[in-house]
Amino acid sequence: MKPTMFSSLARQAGRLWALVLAAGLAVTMAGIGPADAHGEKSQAAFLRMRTLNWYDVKWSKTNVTVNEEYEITGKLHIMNAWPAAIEIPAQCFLNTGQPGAMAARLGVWVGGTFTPRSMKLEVGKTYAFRVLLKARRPGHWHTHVQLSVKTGGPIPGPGQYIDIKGNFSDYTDDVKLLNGTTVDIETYGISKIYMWHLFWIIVGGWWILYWFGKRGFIGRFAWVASGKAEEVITPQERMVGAITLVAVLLVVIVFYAMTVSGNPNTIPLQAGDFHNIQALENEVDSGPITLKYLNGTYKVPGRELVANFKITNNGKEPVRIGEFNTAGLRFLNPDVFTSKVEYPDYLLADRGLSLSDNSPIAPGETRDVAVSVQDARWDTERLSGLAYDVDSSFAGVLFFFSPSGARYPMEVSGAVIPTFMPV
Ligand SMILES: [Cu+2]
Repeated sequence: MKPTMFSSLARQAGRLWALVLAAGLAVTMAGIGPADAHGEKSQAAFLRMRTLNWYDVKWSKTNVTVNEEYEITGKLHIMNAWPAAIEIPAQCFLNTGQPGAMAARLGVWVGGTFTPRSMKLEVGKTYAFRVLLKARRPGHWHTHVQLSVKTGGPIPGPGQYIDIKGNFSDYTDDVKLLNGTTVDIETYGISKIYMWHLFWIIVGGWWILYWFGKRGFIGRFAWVASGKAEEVITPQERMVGAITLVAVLLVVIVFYAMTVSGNPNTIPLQAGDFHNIQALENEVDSGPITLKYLNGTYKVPGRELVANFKITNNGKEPVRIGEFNTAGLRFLNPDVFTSKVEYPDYLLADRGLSLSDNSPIAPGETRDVAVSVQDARWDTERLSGLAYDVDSSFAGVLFFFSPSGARYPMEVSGAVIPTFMPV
């Protein structure tokens, strides 16, 4: 069939449309600015409350200069309330959640073990962690510690702003190799990396342009799919394809062999999981307290969780509830925390916890206590979403304190009934 004026016009319009789409995509990609969001808020309330409980989290410094080291330390409790929707952390990885490579991670330790790779953590246990960082790119960066769980994704802990001063060009990252020499991995082999990227971009660009000039990929695909391969593929095109294939393979084989002979002693990237990570003793659920959750409500308009517990003190000292910690948020009882607490403000409700009876629970006493956790941060951190979950449940860790300074963290969780009317 001879091409009519209409079909040739349609082809021109199709080409123009493809060009506009490609240009549009390129422009939007160029327009992406640096992300400055708290990604943790976008995760469901039940996920953040019921998977991990981060506490005693400290950032050793918040003002550093380029090349300065700082660390994030704390404790990580793997909640018994772990939801069925997420796979348990049998394979997980402790990392930082930060806007790009603004710091180098020099090392990470969980339970005292150096864990640069994945590890197995157990539900119900509590682990100490430490992440050692080195300031790289100047700026004002929100930095979290986070645990990436296989199939579950990253679960961030509390975040803190780190201010990095100085010049990016001063940054170095010296690493001692097994052969005794030291290299700066910030710049090691960088010119080769640029050269190879540029080389393959040119080759790839030429390949795409060549076929665009031959009716494009989709047009040709349609011809081949409708059984007209012999009509559309010319002998010259077959020759170009074959030569390109051989040339690409040759380049890869020859330069790979040259690189290997230039670096005879290499070890592969290390893989495999760490097991038997040591958990902390005398942390969550180890104190002389027994606790039974009775029932609770969550008032959506009042941003208030009220949880009723039957609490028995089996210890020798009276105890008081001083804090409720969930999803990185800390709700404090101002009667117990009388001095200022160092913690990121957006996560600290320093008057957020109150009790139906604030007097200490005496040794041997069993008491019904209503714990009210009220603060606007339920909303700003989007934990009020628990009211809309298929199983409206809360979870977290309650901290009990004795006069001698002992602290007993206890995991609590349970279903709550949401109230939507102002009361
Ligand atoms: Cu953040």
